Amino acid sequence: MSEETISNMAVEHEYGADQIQILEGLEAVRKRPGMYIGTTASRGLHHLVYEIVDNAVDEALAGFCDMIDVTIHEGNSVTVVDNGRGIPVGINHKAGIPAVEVVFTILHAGGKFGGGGYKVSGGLHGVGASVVNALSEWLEVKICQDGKVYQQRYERGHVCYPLKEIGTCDPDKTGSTVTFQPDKTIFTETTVFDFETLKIRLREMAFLTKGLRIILRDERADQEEIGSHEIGQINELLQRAQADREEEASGGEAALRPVEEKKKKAKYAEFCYEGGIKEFVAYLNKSKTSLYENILYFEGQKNNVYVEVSFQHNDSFNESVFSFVNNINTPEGGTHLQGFRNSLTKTFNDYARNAKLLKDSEPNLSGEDIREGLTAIISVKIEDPQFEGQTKQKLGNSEARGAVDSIVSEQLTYFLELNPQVAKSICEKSILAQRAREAARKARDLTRRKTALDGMALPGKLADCSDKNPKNCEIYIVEGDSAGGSAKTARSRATQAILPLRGKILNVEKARLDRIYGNAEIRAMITAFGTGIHEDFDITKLRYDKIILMTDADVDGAHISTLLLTFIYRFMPDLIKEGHVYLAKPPLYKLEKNKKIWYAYSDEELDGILQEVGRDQNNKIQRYKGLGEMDAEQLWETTMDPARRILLRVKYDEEMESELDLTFTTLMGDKVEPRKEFIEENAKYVQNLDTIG
Ligand code: TTJ
Repeated sequence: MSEETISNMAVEHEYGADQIQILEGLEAVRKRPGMYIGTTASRGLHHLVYEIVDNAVDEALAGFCDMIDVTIHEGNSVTVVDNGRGIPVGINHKAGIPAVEVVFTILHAGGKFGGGGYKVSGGLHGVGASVVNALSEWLEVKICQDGKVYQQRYERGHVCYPLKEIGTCDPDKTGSTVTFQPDKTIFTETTVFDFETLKIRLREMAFLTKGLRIILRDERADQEEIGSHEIGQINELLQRAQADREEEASGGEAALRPVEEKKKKAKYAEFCYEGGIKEFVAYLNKSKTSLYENILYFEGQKNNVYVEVSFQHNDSFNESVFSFVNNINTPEGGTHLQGFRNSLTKTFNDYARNAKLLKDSEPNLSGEDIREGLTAIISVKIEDPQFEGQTKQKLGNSEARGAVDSIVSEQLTYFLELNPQVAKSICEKSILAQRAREAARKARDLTRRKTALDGMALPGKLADCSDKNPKNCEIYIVEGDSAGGSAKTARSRATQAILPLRGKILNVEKARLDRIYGNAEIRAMITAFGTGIHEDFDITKLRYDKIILMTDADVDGAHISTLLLTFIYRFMPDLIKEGHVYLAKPPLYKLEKNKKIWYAYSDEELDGILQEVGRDQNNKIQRYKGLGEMDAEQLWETTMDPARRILLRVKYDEEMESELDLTFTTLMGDKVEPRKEFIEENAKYVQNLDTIG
């Protein structure tokens, strides 16, 4: 044997040994994918894309890439292309294989192996491209670098062949292309990507990385979507309800449009925001009336924390503040959010005192007062983010608190001095909020003492259940006194409570706290649920495991449901997050034939039944317009009997909170134009949400 062969063998041997170790690593990912991507349901599937995109975003943050192109192919493989420097192809000395292979085959390999450049975006808790590779049937990477094109392919994490040169390219052209096919044996629930879901997250990515162009394409042929029977994404529920309303208001013409036309789905989206998070704030506020023209934007670096903050007030009463760490949403906030809140409270109180907008005799404005109607984005980039809390979504690094606080305090103080009109309008709104809060507190204390919000005295209209274990109990919120009456007769007394509400409930998007507290229907719900609201909210006090909204299966009923959902979302969002909120599904038709009865919950279902029993003259078909048309027995059989009813559990993706906020404010707020646009844009997507089982 020549020496060369021996050394080759040695290398091969070593390479093989490394491979075994590497594969063990990736095998662990395949064995327990949940540990690495949280879930193998739809959400985990979409995370694969975000993880690959995150790598390209890192290259953009390093200043070497300004375009990322994502394509969903037929069969649900996905390609991500960037125009960065290209993943390094040189041999990594520690591992003895090309760096690109390390990136895709060694667990936890980030910037450390990748050849310098620190990784800031977090992806799947920062675990990287190798996890995506491990969970893909196959993955191919192509790199353009120094006039050459390199390629490697993996199958379920296994290297198919060593990195090879497959051609040449323009030496000025550099970049990475990754295509992967999610593994059906891992993602058993679904391997179908949702264009809208990817679009929302990629738009957010683009907002958070100013100047970066992100493109999303969908090459798949249109497919019939299968609606979920158990879960209703709030966005879609709201959009659908509102679209139906507008349709009816416009004389029902929209309903005459061919279904095909409505089902046409978007295939292309492109995002690029030179203004970054400043444009994010503009986007979130577009359907609101802003309090002043400026969108404030502050930027700086301190304690190794890069800070960007942008905000603008609107005339609503809600706080819409979203925080991010390394481009990842932190729904539970953390130190960066604390720093922001501190600086805002301190700076505005100082200003208001100095400018004599707040008299010496008056108390300080609270943080809440200043944040009434505030839309804000806080985005920090930090090298080693520590996440805390139950869901590991809360930033813990204390240096982030100080960094955000000092950067915002300094630049905001300066801004207020230069823009006294803006300062004045914010202070005045805050002072009004302070007074309303004081009035609300009095109203609440009063009700606490009289009818008691603390759960002692329940609302008079509530027909409570007898079982005292909340786990067994459910409450039906029923539209109208007459349906409420049937429900009370129909119910199973031990476990089902009924709370009838009269007519339309207050739109909390348009009302201040004092008015909301003054509303009898809302007070009744707060009292019945038992949890309290906002910071007083305590889920352990929840008196029912299921809160079921039961409204007519018509346009008005859907509207009442959305008003109720808006209230719950704004005041007790955890009820939805924890899966306690449901929509009841009354039937649309009753069919009688030869003394047998069928109920149909949709037109399609009625069709199916007719196919089965035959379309005879003597079929008796009754169309239910409202709950009131059913007697107690029918209501029980169709809508309330746990063994036979259909419930739709309401849920939302926490990752998409800012988008959900926008949906609520657009649909429930009072600007007409953005709502129309929104509905027209979304009408084609909401059609498919089949709430019926
Ligand atoms: C690392 O530092 C040296 C120059 O190249 C840097 C790098 O890794 N750049 C890079 C990685 N650009 N693009 C990627 C990348 C792109 C995709 C689509 C997927 C992955 C895993 C990495």
